[in-house]
Amino acid sequence: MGNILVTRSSMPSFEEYCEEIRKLWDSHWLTNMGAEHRELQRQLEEYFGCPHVVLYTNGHLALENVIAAMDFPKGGEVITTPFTFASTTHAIVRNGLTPVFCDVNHKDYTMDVEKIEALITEKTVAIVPVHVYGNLCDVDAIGAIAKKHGLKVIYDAAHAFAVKYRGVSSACFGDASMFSFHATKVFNTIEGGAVCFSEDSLTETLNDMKNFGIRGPESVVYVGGNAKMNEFQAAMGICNLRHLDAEIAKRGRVAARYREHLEGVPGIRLCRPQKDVEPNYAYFPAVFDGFGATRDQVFEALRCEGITARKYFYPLTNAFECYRDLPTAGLEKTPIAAFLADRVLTLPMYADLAMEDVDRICGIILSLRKG
Ligand code: T4K
Repeated sequence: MGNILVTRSSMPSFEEYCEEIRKLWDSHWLTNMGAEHRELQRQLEEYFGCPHVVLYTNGHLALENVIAAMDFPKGGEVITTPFTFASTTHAIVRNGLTPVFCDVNHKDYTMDVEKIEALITEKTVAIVPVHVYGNLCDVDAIGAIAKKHGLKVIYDAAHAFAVKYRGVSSACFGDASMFSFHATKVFNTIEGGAVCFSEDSLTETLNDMKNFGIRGPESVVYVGGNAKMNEFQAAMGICNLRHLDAEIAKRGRVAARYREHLEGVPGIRLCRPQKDVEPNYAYFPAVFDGFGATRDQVFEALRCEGITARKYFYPLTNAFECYRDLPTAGLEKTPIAAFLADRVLTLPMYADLAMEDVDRICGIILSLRKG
């Protein structure tokens, strides 16, 4: 049996991608907001039902730029969670802002909305919550808190492509949402990302930021950088978008098979489907607590059989060497996140994962049961 990794990129057929990029050989136009870029942007605005989508070469620069675009005063505090990929915290700090770590909840591992207000000070400028694993944050409560205190909300929606709440896309909440279209995501453009928002004036600022502030051949108005999505990336996105619904349906079947084996097993905790939320099955996290084996033992047992699960997200970002000495860091401030980081394992999840492989993975896990 071949090795199984935590995920595997969704790809169109070779022929379909070749057909899409054939135009590039005619035009010789490879980047700088060409026809493929414009077409993907249009399709995504329609798909999300969101007025504005600005495409990026990756999700991280999208997040870094949208935070910069808000023009917060240096030293401002941003409430966020440490149960995430390095990118979320780095994007805040690289903007000269201070991350203030809010704990997550036990239910879906997103920001615990009961703990936000106690962290607000006169320096707080924004909240950057994470729809971790594709689980949607409590957008209603976060929106109400932000409104009451005059704070901006920028969602790290890297995991939440195609997720909807009461029929509304995850792209439509807060002041802006950032998506990652990395190869490992439900929807990929090889590398890539986007910022989605409704405020008209943000479009120009983000475009300036991602393209050197160039407005025309003789006009540079802003000290921008370079974070443009190229035509090959956009072409991959156009192809992948055609197959997205089928890919998500397949992921749903994989998730259901995992649940058949693991739901209700003492010592294994799975996320419950969220009320009113249309999921994307981006990840399949399982928390091992009081099971026959620890998370690390389960990880090793799978690894010995050629199966690479991942400890997303261990270590927490507030335990990183580069952050642990910050006055706002400290695992004692986020005990639930610390508990999860030591016990969670994200099991292999991708559209073409065979049911027999899910059975085998679960068989290995269940063989480690107590007694
Ligand atoms: N915010 C959040 C919450 C995020 O999770 C991320 C990214 C971001 C922001 C930033 O977005 P980007 O700037 O990345 O667009 C991976 C991804 O590189 C990263 O995008 C992702 N989060 C993170 C959760 O996972 P690694 O270091 O675990 O990737 P790697 O190379 O170990 O790949 C994991 C598995 O994916 C491999 O075992 C096999 C599979 N894979 C990987 C690649 C590179 C493929 O099937 N195809 C591929 O091309 O970070």
